[in-house]
Amino acid sequence: MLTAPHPDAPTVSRRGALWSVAGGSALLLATTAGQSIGGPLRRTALLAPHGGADPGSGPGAFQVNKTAAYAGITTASTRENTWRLELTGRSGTVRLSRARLRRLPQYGAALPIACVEGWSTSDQHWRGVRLRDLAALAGEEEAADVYVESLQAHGTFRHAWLRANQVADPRSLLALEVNGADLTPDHGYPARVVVPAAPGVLNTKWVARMTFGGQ
Ligand SMILES: Nc1nc2c(c(=O)[nH]1)N[C@H]1C(S)=C(S)[C@@H](COP(=O)(O)O)O[C@H]1N2
Ligand SMILES: [Mo]
Repeated sequence: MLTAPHPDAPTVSRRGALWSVAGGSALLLATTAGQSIGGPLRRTALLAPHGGADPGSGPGAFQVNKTAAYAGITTASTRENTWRLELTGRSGTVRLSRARLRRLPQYGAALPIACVEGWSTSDQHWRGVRLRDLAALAGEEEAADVYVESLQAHGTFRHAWLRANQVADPRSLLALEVNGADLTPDHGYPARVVVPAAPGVLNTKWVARMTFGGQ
């Protein structure tokens, strides 16, 4: 039976219902105020981006989802002389240093980070190597999917699949820099993926390995 037996006997009075709606908006106002004001109120910013960095000033100054420390990324594993990008494709596996990546053609792309947790940044200015150029280096002549893995050992965001059309997009980068400076550790140094029109979770940070066309 879909109709209430006593439709004229609501469990919440109209006055009570209005109060709870008002309470809801007051709470929402308080949380967004915390987000935009900062300072002591910042603790109440329940819905704000988290992970540490306040979007303040400087090149890396935009929200961080998970920090390098949280993800267990050590400076030893990201040093120029130890870190390598491992690329696997039709022609086997190649390992590229960051210096080598820098000598490949560099491209820029202005793209935001849009997190499904409910925040997004304005456009950030990324610079690095095109994913499609990396696919070609790995021997892929046709568009191919790619499986991207991070140095991060645990957690659901340590890996992601990108579709062939995302790899082929000229704005899709393995970024080495953002806003005119090297990536900061929290934003994915030594290298991270950025792709247009995709949720932030696909923008893998601290990339270690890319496998084209399958795992
Ligand atoms: N390795 C790794 N990459 C990651 C994540 C992560 O936790 N680990 N978080 C993802 C999510 S959910 C988002 S929204 C973006 C956030 O990027 P930012 O922290 O540079 O703003 O990174 C993505 N890349
Ligand atoms: Mo996210």
